[in-house]
Amino acid sequence: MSTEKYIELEHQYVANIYHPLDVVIERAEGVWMYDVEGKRYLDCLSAYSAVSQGHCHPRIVDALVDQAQQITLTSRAFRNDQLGPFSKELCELLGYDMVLPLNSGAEAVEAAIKLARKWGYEVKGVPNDQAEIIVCGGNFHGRTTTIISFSSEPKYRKHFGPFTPGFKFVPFGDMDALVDAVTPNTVAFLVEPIQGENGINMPPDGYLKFAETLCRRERMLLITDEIQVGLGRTGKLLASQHDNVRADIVVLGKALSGGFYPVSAIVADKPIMGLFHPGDHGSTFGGNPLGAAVARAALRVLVDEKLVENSAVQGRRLIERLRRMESPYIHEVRGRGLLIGVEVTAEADGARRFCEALAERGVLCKETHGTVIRFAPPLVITSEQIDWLAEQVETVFDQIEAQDQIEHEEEMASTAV
Ligand code: IF1
Repeated sequence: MSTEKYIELEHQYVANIYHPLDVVIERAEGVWMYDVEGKRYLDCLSAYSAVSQGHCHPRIVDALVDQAQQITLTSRAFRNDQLGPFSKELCELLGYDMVLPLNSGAEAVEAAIKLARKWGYEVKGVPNDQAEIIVCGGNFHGRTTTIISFSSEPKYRKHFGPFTPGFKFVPFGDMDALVDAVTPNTVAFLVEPIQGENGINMPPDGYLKFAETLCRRERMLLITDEIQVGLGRTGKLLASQHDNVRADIVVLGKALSGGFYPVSAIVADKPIMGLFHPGDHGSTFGGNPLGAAVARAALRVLVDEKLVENSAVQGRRLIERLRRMESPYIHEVRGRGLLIGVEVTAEADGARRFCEALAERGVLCKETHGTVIRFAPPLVITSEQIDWLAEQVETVFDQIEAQDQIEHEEEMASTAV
């Protein structure tokens, strides 16, 4: 079938919840994706940082296929031979005592909220149903009704009420506001070390360390959402490590399975995770042997292929190349490791057309919040591929500037007549 035919099928049969680029991908390998017309693209989204190990990594494919021929799902009513080893390996990698395995990122965020509330009532002594969790404006933690209850984005909330109470907003990066928001009923502060969806927003230096210190002083839990920025994406194993911060609860997803299978988790030490008892939480697929086997392989690839280090090296290479561009259409180039955002100026008329022009040149990336082009390629990317990518970005900005200049001059000429 042609690209157009696939698009027609999606228009007819698929709920219209995205505005995707009109490319129909049929296969991928490493950093490269191939559409149904045979065109090759460099993947600069990695499925929103889920495919950090590169598409169809052979070691993870083998783990998936091998396990799929053994057993895929037991439910937690019975035990399996993958969950314990996966949990041990994840805890040893991150330096925590225990794991609660789930499936989607939002599920893991919801579990972190339940755990923090339970800790508030049973350890801190907050009166029942009075627990408060502080969140940041501009946050993105998923799409469930409780999570959008504390979204500051109107379009994520419109017509989805009534909303879950117990959340307080502070501006991201504002230390004074964070102090002022704390009450005796505050049980946690939930924060993304770098805000991904809101435009690759970096906090001020020392913000996360300040938050950690405040949480210790005020007896509240620090919950970091590392679903997008964790597992090497920013050039550290966890993004909070840039600030030498150790959260009480870390939320993981996406690259935890290398993009092969939905696997998410929260990790914490035993005094906190030990508050969960049989019946407190659950999930049909959470902790299933197929996901656990895939996640074990994904983590081994991350470590064995030194992808965290490569993310730091190639991220520096790319951000330096992008910052050398002298385009009037670039407002700011920001990010860490291989999570980079190019914010375009108001006169650039939005980021989408740059993404569309990049797709023409074989680079797939996605705009966020209308004005930021996100560059988040798989962490396996090489220096040569980074250099090629930077050349395409430079060419696209040059071409769009030149085209706009011609149109501007033609417009001036026509109005002058
Ligand atoms: C969409 C965004 C990215 C996340 C963080 C939790 C979740 C996500 C920091 C929930 C998920 C995805 C969801 C997807 C697009 C994408 C996204 F633009 F929506 F915000 F990456 F920036 N915490 N992010 O980034 O994890 O339940 O999806 O597994 O909803 O459009 P999930």
